[in-house]
Amino acid sequence: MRTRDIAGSAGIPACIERREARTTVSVLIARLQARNLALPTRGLRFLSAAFLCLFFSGCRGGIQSAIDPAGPQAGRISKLWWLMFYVCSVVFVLVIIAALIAVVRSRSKQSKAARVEKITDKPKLSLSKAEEQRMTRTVQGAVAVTVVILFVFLIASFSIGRSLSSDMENKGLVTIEVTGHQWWWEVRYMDTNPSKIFTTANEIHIPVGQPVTLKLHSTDVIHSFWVPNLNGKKDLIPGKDATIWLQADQAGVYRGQCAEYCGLQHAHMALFVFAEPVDKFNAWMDAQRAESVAPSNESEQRGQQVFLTSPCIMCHTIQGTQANATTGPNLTHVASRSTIAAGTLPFTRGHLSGWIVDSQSIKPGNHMPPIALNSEDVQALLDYLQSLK
Ligand code: HEC
Ligand SMILES: [Cu+2]
Repeated sequence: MRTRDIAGSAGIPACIERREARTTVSVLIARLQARNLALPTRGLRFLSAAFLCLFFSGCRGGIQSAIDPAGPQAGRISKLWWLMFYVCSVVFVLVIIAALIAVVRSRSKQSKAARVEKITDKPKLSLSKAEEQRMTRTVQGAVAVTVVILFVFLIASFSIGRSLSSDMENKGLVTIEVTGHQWWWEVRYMDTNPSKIFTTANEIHIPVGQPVTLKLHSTDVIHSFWVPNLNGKKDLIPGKDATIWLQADQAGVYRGQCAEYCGLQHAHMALFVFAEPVDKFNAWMDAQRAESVAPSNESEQRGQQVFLTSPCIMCHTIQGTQANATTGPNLTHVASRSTIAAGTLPFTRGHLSGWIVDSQSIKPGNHMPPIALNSEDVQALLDYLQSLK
């Protein structure tokens, strides 16, 4: 089993940084161009080359890419993608060649016609019968080839679409309920024994090499669950249950993204799938099922008190305390996650404190209000939240 180098928590901040770097360069180019519209052509050429390199570096595959499959379903989807890509590339090249031939030919014909016109004084507009027949045959042939290609695409995409779910139906050993909220993912691991059910958010752990069943719901608007390295998209429609199966054959971290515009913070509605060897996965499940750890020092104790006596308790659950509201993500083991706010920020003390003091400046419109706390209370709260492994 090959483990990807993106595995582990280091992959996630690196991925966020790479994205930022790319945006910074495009902003820089835009600024340069705005300041000096008449950039020397060499400079412009260099900049566009640099820009294209950055642009295509985004296509290299990686942590969130449909053409870097890590499981059987994504593998089939990427095969379909490559089939369409190669066929369309060939068609594109042929069309361009045909267009060039047409241009060259019509030029030479025009100059010939002009010469004829000069002599006879009559414009030559009509085609000869043989020419007309040849053109008709060419068009007929092109239409026939197009129809055949479209049929091949139709059949290929239909049969792959069907095989994505039919192959794995009822085979998932683990069932996970994923509920889309504006703008985060509630993740609930189901079990026939109710005491083993637990809830987490935005990060889904799965065992490597096994199909996993995901039951999808939404409580507000339509969202779409999409982890490109593992499977295609599936919509979460309020009042309608949907099911999708995931299987990762390579251990690693895969980024997913809500793929249906769902409001202001749609772009900040990411998730991560951690595909782990079975024993590691089972250990993770056991840790998540446990109640939250009790405060181990004075500061954590104070932090817990702050949490339980401030508005936090109205929206969040911390199992093992009185906090059991479900408006926001379950925080019982929040410190075991690598990111907060649906992949928006890495889980670090600094980001956590920024989030608690004013999450609206980070993710405007999200459903957590700014909460006024004095700085000692914030520090104690941070100590407590960071202890919730
Ligand atoms: C009115 C409800 C509400 C209150 C009050 C509230 N939160 Fe939240 N909280 C949310 C929601 C909703 C989110 C998810 C936001 C998002 O990602 O879009 C969230 C997210 C978080 C997260 C990130 C969790 C994760 O895994 O992504 C933390 C940590 C958090 N809240 C801590 C607190 C603390 C500490 C308090 C009290 C000082 C508090 N919240 C008060 C609703 C609330
Ligand atoms: Cu969404």
